[in-house]
Amino acid sequence: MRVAFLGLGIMGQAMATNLVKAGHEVTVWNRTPGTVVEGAAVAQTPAAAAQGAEVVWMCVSDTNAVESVMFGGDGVEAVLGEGMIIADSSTISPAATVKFAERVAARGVAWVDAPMTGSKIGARDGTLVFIVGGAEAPVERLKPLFAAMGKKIFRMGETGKGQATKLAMNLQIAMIFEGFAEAVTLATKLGVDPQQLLSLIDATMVRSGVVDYKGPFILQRDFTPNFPLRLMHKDIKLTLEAAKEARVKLPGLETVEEIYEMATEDGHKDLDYAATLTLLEKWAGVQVRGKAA
Ligand code: NA7
Repeated sequence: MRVAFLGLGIMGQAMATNLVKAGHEVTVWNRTPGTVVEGAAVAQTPAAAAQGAEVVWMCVSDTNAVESVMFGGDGVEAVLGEGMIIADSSTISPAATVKFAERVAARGVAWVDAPMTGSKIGARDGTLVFIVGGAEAPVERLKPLFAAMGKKIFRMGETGKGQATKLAMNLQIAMIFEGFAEAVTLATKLGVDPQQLLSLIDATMVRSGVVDYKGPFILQRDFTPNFPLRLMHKDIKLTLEAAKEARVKLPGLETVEEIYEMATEDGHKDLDYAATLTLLEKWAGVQVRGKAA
């Protein structure tokens, strides 16, 4: 398929690379030039990349970025054509997604929200799980592209439902990690070996994918970003906004949001979100580390 891929950050570059590897004809664009996707053509503007494409796939930071790539100067809107599909893998506001979709629908264009989970490693290995909202026909047409970048897709309903579900998923990741971070900080302060705590967690019902993934990084004190703290913070704020609009109270997440705010003030926004642990450590006057670190 002829695909324009817009946004070559941690996730986008790896995703576009997998599309090229699967034999698709890919043209890429990134706001800051210089990121290379081997085998892809490079365009100077979003509109130039999208010209003549069957599918425009976006993976940019936030709602404002999607709005600007789509509807700003040199945006995709100028070259929308009947039958084109916009697929958006950025995590953005579900309400804004519905508005953007209505705006392109007037031009005969379908919008599929396709945020994903699986982090940097999933993007690199083509094992992402896509959480999708959109009409059945365009989602079906996108299947070869989903297959090139991921291992599973879950269609959660019409446009916007992918984003809504993604927020509900990241809410859990943030809270599960916070629970683990508080437990490992307390245990360490009380003299328990964190490595042994992790082995115990692994053998019990406390085990979770989040802890399986993040535990070893923490024992190594490796906070290089797989999922940057600033993006998780963005998702938490989006979730609280969506909850407020829907008159849903999320007291646990409100507290966790404050921790992300303070970790940002401490200068950790570009580290992995696991670096929120360092705040708990600072308050406790302790550091969690495995023997090897
Ligand atoms: P990164 O690595 O921070 O990449 C963000 C990308 O978004 C990067 O290509 C940015 O371009 C681009 N960006 C940011 N703001 C804009 C604006 N205003 N206009 C155009 N492009 C922009 O994030 P990830 O790849 O980890 O994640 C991307 C999304 O997936 C995000 O929503 C996550 O929550 C999930 P730059 O290179 O800075 O010029």
